[in-house]
Amino acid sequence: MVKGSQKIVAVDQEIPIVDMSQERSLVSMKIVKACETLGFFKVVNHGVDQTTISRMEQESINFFAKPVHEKKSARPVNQLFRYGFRDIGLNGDSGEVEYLLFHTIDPAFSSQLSLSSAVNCYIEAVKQLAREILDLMAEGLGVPPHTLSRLISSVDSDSVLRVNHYPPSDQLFGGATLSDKSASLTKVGFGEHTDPQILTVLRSNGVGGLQVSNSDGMWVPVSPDPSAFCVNVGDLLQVMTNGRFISVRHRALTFGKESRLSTAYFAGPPLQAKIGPLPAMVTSVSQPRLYQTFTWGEYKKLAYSLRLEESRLDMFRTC
Ligand code: GA4
Repeated sequence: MVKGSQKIVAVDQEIPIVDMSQERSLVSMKIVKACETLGFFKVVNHGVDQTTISRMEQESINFFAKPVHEKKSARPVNQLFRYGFRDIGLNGDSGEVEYLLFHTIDPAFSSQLSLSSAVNCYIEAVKQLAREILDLMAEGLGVPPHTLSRLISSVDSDSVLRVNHYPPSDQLFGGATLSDKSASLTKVGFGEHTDPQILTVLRSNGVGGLQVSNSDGMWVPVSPDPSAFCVNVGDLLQVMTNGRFISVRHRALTFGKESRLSTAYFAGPPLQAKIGPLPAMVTSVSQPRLYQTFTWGEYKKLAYSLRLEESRLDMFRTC
C-alpha cells in the first residue's frame, strides 16, 4: 500500500536536465539552480563509459538471479558488504526490494565477490563524476575550488554503493498472495527519505519508479533514462550550503510488471570530517547560520538510529 495524501504531478515536471558537454560556467549555473529549487537533476553527456555501467549491471543481474539461499549466504562476509531483502536499516522499515550494499571505506571491500572488479570500476567512475559535479557546484557558489569534492576524495571517505532490485509482483518475496493479486500492484519499494550523505549519483534500467518531492510537496515521477544519471543533494550538502541547496525527499514505487534495477552511489566524507555551514554561505543578517557543526560520524550514527522517513536535519538546527 502506498500511504500519504501527497499528490502526484506529471512525469518529469520541472526536472532539470543538465548537459555536461555544454560550456562550463553554464553547466555550473544550471546545477546550482537545480539544487536550490528541487535538490535533484539529471545529467546527460556525463562521460561515464557505457561498458563500465553494463559490466556492473550484468554482474548485479546475475547475482539477484541466484536462489535466495545462495544470496543470503553471501551476507555478510564482513561489515563492508551486505545482501538484504525487504528490511531497510535497523528500525523496522521495509519495502519490496532486495539489495547489495558496499561500504567503500575499505578498498578491499568486495574482494570476496566476483562482483569486485566490475563494482570497483563503476565506483571509480561515479566517484569521478560526483567530484566533477561538486567542483561545478563550488564554482557556481563562489566557494574555493575543491571545497566540496575534497571531502569525498580521500581514502577514508565513507561512501556507499547500493544496488537495488525491485522484482516484478510474481516474484515478490514470499510469493504474491491472493489479496496482492487482486489489490493494486503499486507498492512501496523504498519509502520516502532524504539521503544523509553529501551527494547521490543514481541510475536505473529503463523501468520507472523513482519519485521526488517538489517545493509544493507534490510527488514528481522521474522518467527512467538509462543514458542519464540522476543526481540528488544529500543532508550534508544542505547543511554546508546553509539551507540554500535542498536535500530532496524521494521514494521508489514498484508497479509490479517489470524488474527495476537501480544503482546509487552515496558520496560521503570521512567519519571524522567536521560538517557545518561554509563561511561564505553565512551572513549575520540575510543568511544567519541555520545548522550547528557536527562530524559525519555523529550524524551517521543518528541517521541509523532513526526511521527512514524521519527529518534528522531538524535536530541540528540552530533555531
Ligand atoms: C538512505 C540512503 C542509503 O540507501 C543508505 C540507507 C541506510 C540503509 O539502508 O541502511 C538507511 C537510510 C539510508 C537512512 C536512515 C537509516 C539508514 C536506512 C535507515 C533507516 C545506505 C544510507 O546511507 O542511508
